[in-house]
Amino acid sequence: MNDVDRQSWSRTNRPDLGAFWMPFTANRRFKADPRLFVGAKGMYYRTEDGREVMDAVAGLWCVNAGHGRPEVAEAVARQLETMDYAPSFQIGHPLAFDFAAELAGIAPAGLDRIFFVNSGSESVDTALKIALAYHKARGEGGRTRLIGRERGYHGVGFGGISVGGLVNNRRAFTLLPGADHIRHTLDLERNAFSRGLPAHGAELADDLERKVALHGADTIAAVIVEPVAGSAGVLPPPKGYLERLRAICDRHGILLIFDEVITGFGRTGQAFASQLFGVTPDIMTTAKGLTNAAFPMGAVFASRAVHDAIVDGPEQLIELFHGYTYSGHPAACAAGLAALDIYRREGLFTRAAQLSPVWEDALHGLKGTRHVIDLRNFGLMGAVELEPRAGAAGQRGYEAMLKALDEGVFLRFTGDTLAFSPPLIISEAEIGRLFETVRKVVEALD
Ligand code: PXG
Repeated sequence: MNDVDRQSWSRTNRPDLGAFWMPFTANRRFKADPRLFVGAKGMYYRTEDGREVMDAVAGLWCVNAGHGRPEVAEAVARQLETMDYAPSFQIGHPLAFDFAAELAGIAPAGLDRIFFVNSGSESVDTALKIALAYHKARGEGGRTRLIGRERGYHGVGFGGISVGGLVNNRRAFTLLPGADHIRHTLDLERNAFSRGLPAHGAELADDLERKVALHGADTIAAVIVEPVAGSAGVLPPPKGYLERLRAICDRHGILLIFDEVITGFGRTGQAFASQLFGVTPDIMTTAKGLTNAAFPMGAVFASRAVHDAIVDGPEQLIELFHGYTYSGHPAACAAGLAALDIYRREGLFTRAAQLSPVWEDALHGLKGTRHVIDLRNFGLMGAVELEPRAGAAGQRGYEAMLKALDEGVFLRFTGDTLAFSPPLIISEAEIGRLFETVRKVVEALD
């Protein structure tokens, strides 16, 4: 099939859909009634039947500067022509060093040592391995336990699902021994319909103290949390919670890892959520917005202390036996540098903070709408939680997604929670239109 054929790929002219085993999808249900996007520009996708659909989730929380940015496409094309690939094992190429230096310049205080990977899942597994290597290098090899949080999503590697807290992602698989979880922070009884950070629940961070009491601090390597949990349905941290977690980690020599795969690159109103909250982790994972999603890439940011403890010893020896064929891929670095340029030039890192009051008012305007039992927002993230239909949990969420698509809006659902995280270029008028459509869609649900 050539490019022209592919563009005219239509309902009447499609190949067998069976070969593509789709990720995180009910394959048979989807293939019985497939929905396809064939083009994307700015805030909108184009469907195969030629309709425009507003992208209310920035792809999968990743196309932060909007779709089809020519600067990124051109940078990737130029790099592929100049040098399509070069390894980063024992030899280098300029763009990986340039990109890392640029990222160090926007990183949270001190997190200026950057390890390149290819996805959020690899970012998480790399961060967990760095945490273990750090303790080992310092003579505390007994610290092997990794602590996550219920409802956390940290990708699908074995490390990520072990610290992750979503049961469906875990139950079919073998997990790392010793992983444990602190409690999640969702509390509808005390915090439903909070605007921004919920008032109650800072004390939930003390759950980490209980893990210390149970296991012994000298067995715990790291705790990993999303500063604002995304996939579980946008759970902003209770006021004071992250500060408390940081203090407990400091008290016990436990590394704090922030998973900023979603919150990074402007989603919350600063380049990184940790900057907005004023809480700096020891390690930070990123991916998604790193390249505006035009090329798969992730980056782990480590503090000098973490890096220097590992990058030590005889100079001729490899310090960390870890890395990927495509770590620092030249075209990914080119995409990342171009994306960073756009973010800076267009002020996109802080745009979520400017738009946040409009976003918050529009979202919370849905209070009182049929089925709605909670509304949550932070930066340019939002969630509408629907009451599950009796005996059919998740069904309302799925139907809302389908109806919204018919009404020209692409949103995410997880169970009965609808999630929103549009490209940071969204206009105020589009925010208004988005939530009017959501109201209409939700009111029409049984
Ligand atoms: N950490 C976090 C916090 C994530 O949200 C990952 C790690 C893994 O990234 P990769 O690139 O390996 O997928 C993620 C991914 C959704 C959704 O709709 C969220 C993600 C991926 C797909 C769908 O909630 N987040």
